[in-house]
Amino acid sequence: MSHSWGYDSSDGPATWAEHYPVANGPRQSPVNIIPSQTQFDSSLKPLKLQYDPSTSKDIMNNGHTFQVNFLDESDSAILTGGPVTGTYRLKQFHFHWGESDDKGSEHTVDGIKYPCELHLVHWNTKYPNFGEAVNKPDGLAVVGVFLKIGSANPRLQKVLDSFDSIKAKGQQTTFLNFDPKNLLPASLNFWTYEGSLTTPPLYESVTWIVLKDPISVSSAQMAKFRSLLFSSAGEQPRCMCNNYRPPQPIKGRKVRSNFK
Ligand code: B30
Ligand code: ZN
Repeated sequence: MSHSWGYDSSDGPATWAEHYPVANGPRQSPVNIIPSQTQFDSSLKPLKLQYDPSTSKDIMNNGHTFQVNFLDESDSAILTGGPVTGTYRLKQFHFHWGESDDKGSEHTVDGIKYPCELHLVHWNTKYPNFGEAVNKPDGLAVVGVFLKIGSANPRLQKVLDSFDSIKAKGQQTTFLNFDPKNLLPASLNFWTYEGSLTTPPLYESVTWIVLKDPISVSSAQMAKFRSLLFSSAGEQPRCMCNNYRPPQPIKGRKVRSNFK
């Protein structure tokens, strides 16, 4: 896969509207979440995430992040409940992060940036596959999880240990029996709103479910994320960091929560 977009000043978020006019659309992501302006909704169901670890497949550097891909031929890793109707299957998870610990998340809370944000990407099984779902208004549900600096997180170790094999763009290695549940905080309290992919093609197809509670990561573990490369093997090395889009206009959208 090749991308004409990136995170440099020449091809970064401020330029994406040139090729992807929906960048200025009505339901773009991420957003700044202002808790005092969100609305508790008692009709939201508990969020259910049921992941069979045997569905993890591989981990790859795609030149803008690294992602772990899942087998999605059956309902063995699924999201139900919360704000959505029906069943959404896990396709992949990936992260966004900064060059330093003071920035890197895409969503912000009262303007506060976390150093990293995890995205678990699920597609609505009312469509035949991910490719059909990705541009539909109810096609995707992405769970966002903030990472905050604290103690080293042993549950990230398997991911970090794979980085030697996926340093450069286009590299990929098997990644078997990984349970993404290990990357979730104890509480599944969430904010939810209607938004978009945060990278081109920026389709307005995502029901965002942003968990309130962060998971921990150490500063040394964050440094390992930044040792990955945007560049391919043999190219001038460019460190993979600042691969986040800043908050976009809320344009009258409601952010709801399942907690008070
Ligand atoms: S996010 O969670 O909003 N950051 C995609 C999925 C989730 C998000 C952003 C994008 C996505 O599926 N994009 C289209 C498919 N991509 C993804 C990929 O595998 O690597 C292909 C592409 O862009 O052309 Cu790069
Ligand atoms: Zn993402």
